[in-house]
Amino acid sequence: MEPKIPGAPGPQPPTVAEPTEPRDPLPPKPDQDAPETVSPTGAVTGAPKTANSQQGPFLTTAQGLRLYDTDHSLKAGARGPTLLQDHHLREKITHFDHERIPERVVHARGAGAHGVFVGYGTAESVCKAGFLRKGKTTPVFVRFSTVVGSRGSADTVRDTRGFATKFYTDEGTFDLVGNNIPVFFIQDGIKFPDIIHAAKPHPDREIPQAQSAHDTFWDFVSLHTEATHHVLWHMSDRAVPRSYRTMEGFGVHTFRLVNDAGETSLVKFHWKPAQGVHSLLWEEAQLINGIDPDFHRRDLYDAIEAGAFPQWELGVQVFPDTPEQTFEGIDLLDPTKIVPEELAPVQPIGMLTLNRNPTNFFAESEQVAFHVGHLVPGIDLTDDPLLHARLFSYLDTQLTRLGGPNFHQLPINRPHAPVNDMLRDGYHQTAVHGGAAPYRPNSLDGGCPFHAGVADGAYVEMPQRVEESVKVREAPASFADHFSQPRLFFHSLSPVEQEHVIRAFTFELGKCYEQAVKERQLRVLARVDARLCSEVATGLGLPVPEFDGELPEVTPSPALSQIGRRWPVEGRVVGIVADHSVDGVEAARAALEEAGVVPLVIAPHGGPLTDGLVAQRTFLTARSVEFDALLLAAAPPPAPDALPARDTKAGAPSSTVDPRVALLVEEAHRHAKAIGAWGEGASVVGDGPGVVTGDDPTAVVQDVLTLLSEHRVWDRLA
Ligand code: HDE
Repeated sequence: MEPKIPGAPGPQPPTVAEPTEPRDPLPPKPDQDAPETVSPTGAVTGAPKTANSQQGPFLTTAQGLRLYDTDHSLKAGARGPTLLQDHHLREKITHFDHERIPERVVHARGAGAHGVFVGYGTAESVCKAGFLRKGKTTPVFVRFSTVVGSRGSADTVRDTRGFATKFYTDEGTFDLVGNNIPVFFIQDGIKFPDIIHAAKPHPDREIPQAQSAHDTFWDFVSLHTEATHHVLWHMSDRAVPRSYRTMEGFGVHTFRLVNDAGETSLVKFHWKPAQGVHSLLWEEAQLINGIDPDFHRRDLYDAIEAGAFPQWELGVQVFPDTPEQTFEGIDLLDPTKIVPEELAPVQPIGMLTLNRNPTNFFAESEQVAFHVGHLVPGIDLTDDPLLHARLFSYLDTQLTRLGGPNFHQLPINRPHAPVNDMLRDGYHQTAVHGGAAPYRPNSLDGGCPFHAGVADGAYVEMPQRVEESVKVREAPASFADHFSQPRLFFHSLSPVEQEHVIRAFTFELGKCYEQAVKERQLRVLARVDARLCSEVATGLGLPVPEFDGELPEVTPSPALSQIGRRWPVEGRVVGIVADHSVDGVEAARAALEEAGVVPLVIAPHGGPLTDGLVAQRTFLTARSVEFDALLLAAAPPPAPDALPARDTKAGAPSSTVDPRVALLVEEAHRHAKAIGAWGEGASVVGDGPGVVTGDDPTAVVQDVLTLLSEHRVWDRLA
């Protein structure tokens, strides 16, 4: 269709060909309703329902003016200067100039998804929150993140991951802003700027990006021994998750729950992934950062698009709300401590399912604003000094990041409960508030809005006794033990997981330049475990520090190890190498799909291999780290575009197999992944634990799936 200026006198503008026929834009995915603003008479006013921001087939300005050309600026002649009067040019460039907002000061890199939470009703004896009632379904938005890296950094760096959930409940929004590690580096929030300054890149060079392997981080944590427990987790496999889908989540702090009778309990929140708790190997994580820096973001998006909806069960450890607020000698207000699950089991209270990707990354994942102070009746706080600093920080940071106090009106942040506040005006105000008296009490607006009572669902803070005391800046004596829980964690890991911790310390400290920092950290490790300390010292080539104190007896907590269980394989990814020989590929694909696994065919070239079989990866685009297991239906000879194999003498390929396929197999072996093969493929996979060959592709696939349910072939790493 050609643009026309109906009835315009004079010459028509030049027409610009469109690649397709104009049609209306795609409809937006369903989104939340606008905030309701209730007038004194009870009428609902305020912003309209979430508008479709793109309407009609024609390009317009922001004011809705139709445009006939957006590719040429208005000039004095085709080769002349651009005219200041070009209002479309100025609007387009000005808006572009202001497209970016400040990234989050921490957790800048992340990805989110929509979903639902269904309560089991099992929490009713301890919590009156409506969203936990049996069968109650509540919409949620979850954002996962790394902590240290900037918005464009890579996904699989060694870091703690954020796991923040916004529950849009009928009683107001509840945010559970947790991490994938159950403890934190510091016991008092006043030190948060210090730990973050230490972990972020060096201020002079702005390097390294998204890494803890540098002097300032290790300087800080070696000087703050309360960080030791979190550092142990940070050096463990937990800090390199296989996927956001395979991470546990933790509320970290102890919260106070209130039931219908007004009785209180102390709890710690846990998210347990139905997919299992799995991690990458450090070498895989490093390779992925180059090969696919969006690995976790892509994995989450693809799984949801494919219908493999990830799930987490929400659970609580429940403790009596005693005046001491301790359990088995553990201070529940100390965020550097866990309570082992063997002492207080995690009791399931509901299920989270992520089932819808965002329509627009910026509008949803970037603009979502979490806050630990977003609470609902039934969920109250404790006096954890880390939590109290957070209660200030989250609201404060949104003022800068989202440009003012009205960020709760952004579609992703709008409560699903009716809003009738007396907050007015300010930058980016989109509500049109009615009434003349936004204050209380008033008589001009009929007294509205009114206070609610407990029976109306009002949030009432639990009256808590505050001990008679003096103002001090000090930590309680019960926060003083910094070493027994790191030791408990290390001793709860399997030998292969302990080995990973040792190597991670050796890698990270090996990247430091300051000798004094490395030596100080070794002195810290000596107080955790003698073998850990001596093996790291040996790796660094430094003397083992002397420690003549007593190391505490600890009872290992098997729940802290990620190894030794079988998990569902749904949503995992398996590569199948094929070429002209496609025997058994269809059967293998069908068997994998039947199990909910994603099969990706890898071939010498893209496009169809046979009538029905299309390659999703080529030898050029595939790398082993993308796959959880590998199958080979063929032993393809070197393709013309293959670089010579590494052990090739000039001009004479040493291998009959394409070197990129040889590398796939070698890495799958090294990274302890299950390998299966049939036909010609069986000749190139070698043997050993976790290598399955046979004539029947379906039987090979079944054996590989059994191995995959343990995540890796751990025997190969023993
Ligand atoms: Fe945060 N944290 N934090 N944090 N945090 C932020 O808020 C802060 C802490 C966590 O996907 C910021 O909106 C302080 C613990 C997550 O949008 C900021 C302290 C835990 C996210 C902030 C902590 C977290 C944040 C930056 C110590 C686990 C990402 C942007 C007192 C229980 C949320 C923002 C998202 C984000 C402050 C410690 C989790 C600056 C002061 C402990 C998952 O407000």
